[in-house]
Amino acid sequence: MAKPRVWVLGAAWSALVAASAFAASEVVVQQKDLSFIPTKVQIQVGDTLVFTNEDNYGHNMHSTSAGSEFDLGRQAPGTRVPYTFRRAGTFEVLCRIHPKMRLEVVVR
Ligand SMILES: [Cu+2]
Repeated sequence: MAKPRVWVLGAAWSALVAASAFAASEVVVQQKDLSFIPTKVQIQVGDTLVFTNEDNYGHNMHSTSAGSEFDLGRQAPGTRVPYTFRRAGTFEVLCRIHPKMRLEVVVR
C-alpha cells in the first residue's frame, strides 16, 4: 500500500517541476559599486527583475522608456525590489541618484 502512494507523489512532483519550467521567472540584477550587474539582461514578457541593493547607500531605479515607464523610488541598502516587465521591447533603466548607472533590459 505504501509503495504506490510514494510513486504517485513522485509523479505529481515531476509534473510540477516540468510545469514550472514554462512559468515566468525571476532574474536578479545587483546594484553594486555604482553599477548594475549585469548591465544587460534578456528576459521574457512576464518575467520579474529583482533589484538588490548591495551598496551602502540608496539607489532609485526608474525608466522613461515607452511602454515600461516606472519609478521604484529610493531603494535602501540591503533590500530587494521586484519589477515585472509586461511588454516586449528594449528598455533602459537608470538610477536617479547616480546617472552613470545604466541597465538595458531586452524583453521578448
Ligand atoms: Cu544609484
